[in-house]
Amino acid sequence: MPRRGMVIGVLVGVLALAAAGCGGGDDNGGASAAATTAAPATTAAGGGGDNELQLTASGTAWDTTSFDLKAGSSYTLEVTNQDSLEHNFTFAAGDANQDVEANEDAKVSFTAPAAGSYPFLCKYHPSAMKGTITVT
Ligand SMILES: [Cu+2]
Repeated sequence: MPRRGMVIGVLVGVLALAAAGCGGGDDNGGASAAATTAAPATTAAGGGGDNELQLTASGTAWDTTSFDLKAGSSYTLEVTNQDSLEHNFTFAAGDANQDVEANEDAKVSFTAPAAGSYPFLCKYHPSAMKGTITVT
């Protein structure tokens, strides 16, 4: 198999070059260390897959009152309850209804419905803890 042999040869060559680069780069070692510090990517609404969302309850209020979702995409929302009383995340259009005990976290997964504007709320404090989910 001549092709496989060639591929391995190329890989060995690349490894050799990388090793040489590491050994000889003492002068700019600091620069290459700094280059490896990459900022983590924040995922908002994307295409397929499972998209992570965050929502925090504090002082009987949500820290976020609007979400933008993509119709048909799956989402996992992590609700953090920083209060000493129970809260709840209800998003009826997505069939989500999740209680969150005092000072605990809970995750709830749902699929974004058809495009439109939908309410979400805490069913225990519906007038104080509500927001809008916009699906496009
Ligand atoms: Cu609540």
